[in-house]
Amino acid sequence: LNRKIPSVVIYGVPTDIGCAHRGASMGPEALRVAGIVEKIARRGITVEDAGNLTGPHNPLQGPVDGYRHLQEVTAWNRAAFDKSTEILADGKLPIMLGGDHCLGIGAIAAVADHCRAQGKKLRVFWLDAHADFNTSEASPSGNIHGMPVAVLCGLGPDALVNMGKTAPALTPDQVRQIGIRSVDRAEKQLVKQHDLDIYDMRYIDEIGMRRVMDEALEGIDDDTHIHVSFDVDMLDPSIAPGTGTRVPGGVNYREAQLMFEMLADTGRVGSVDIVEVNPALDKRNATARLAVALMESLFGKSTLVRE
Ligand code: Z70
Ligand code: MN
Ligand code: MN
Ligand code: MN
Repeated sequence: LNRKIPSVVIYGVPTDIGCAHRGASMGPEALRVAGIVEKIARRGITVEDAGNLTGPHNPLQGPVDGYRHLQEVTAWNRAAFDKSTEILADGKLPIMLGGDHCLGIGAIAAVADHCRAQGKKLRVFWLDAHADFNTSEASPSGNIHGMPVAVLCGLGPDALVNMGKTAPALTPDQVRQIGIRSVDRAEKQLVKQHDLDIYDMRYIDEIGMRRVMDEALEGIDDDTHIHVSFDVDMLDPSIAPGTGTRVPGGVNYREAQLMFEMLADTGRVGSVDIVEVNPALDKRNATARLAVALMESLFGKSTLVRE
């Protein structure tokens, strides 16, 4: 394994359209201020910053038929889908800077289409405190950032489910969820019904992050494209306070570093999302800075001293 990393293209999607609270729209700039472009480039990788996408403003309305801002969410995801599709077609590695996690729908639908066209296997690492597997019936909030995994697996409104060329974009067996500790009651039934592979905090505590990652990476080979969808609320709020839905008992610094180093070791990471950074809730940009440090690990920076 361990191949050369392709050129990276970073783009921002400055919206909080899928959440209840404002502020994730400032995530892309916070990540740039934390040095995401320069620090990945320092790894010897060619990095281009393609700037930000544009889309509808946040009308701050309540849910309609179980979805908040469905039309606007669709527009933003279509833009992300198009941008990721373009970057992948150029043979490059897209890093989407969210924005909230509803944007995983467009970004990952593009990756799924790309993998199908290339005859590659796809595995999605969904790093999050939440399973994001709600449907409109199951969701307590109507917030679409709580629904992207379900949508990608075919459960949700047509406009989102049919984002890419093939629907559903994913089957549940392609997904590995790590760091999970907040799943709604009806959502829990859904994840069981669809047999999602969830490495929750209890399991991480019991067997340790090294074995969790060994299990989650099992079966990755030269023909596998790894997509990393990183919701920063996976991290413990004590080290990552700048996010809209803080859940205590999260992944610590060393566990997170090991996760990203082990993903890097595969040499198979082909696309990345960093979502739910909310600078309005952060302390001196700590959350963006930590996310950038973890991207350095993901792109090959190692804490190994002894071979
Ligand atoms: C809850 C819901 C969620 C992120 C919150 C929360 C979902 N399960 N996801 N913050 N990133 O409203 O569906
Ligand atoms: Mn949010
Ligand atoms: Mn999420
Ligand atoms: Mn989350």
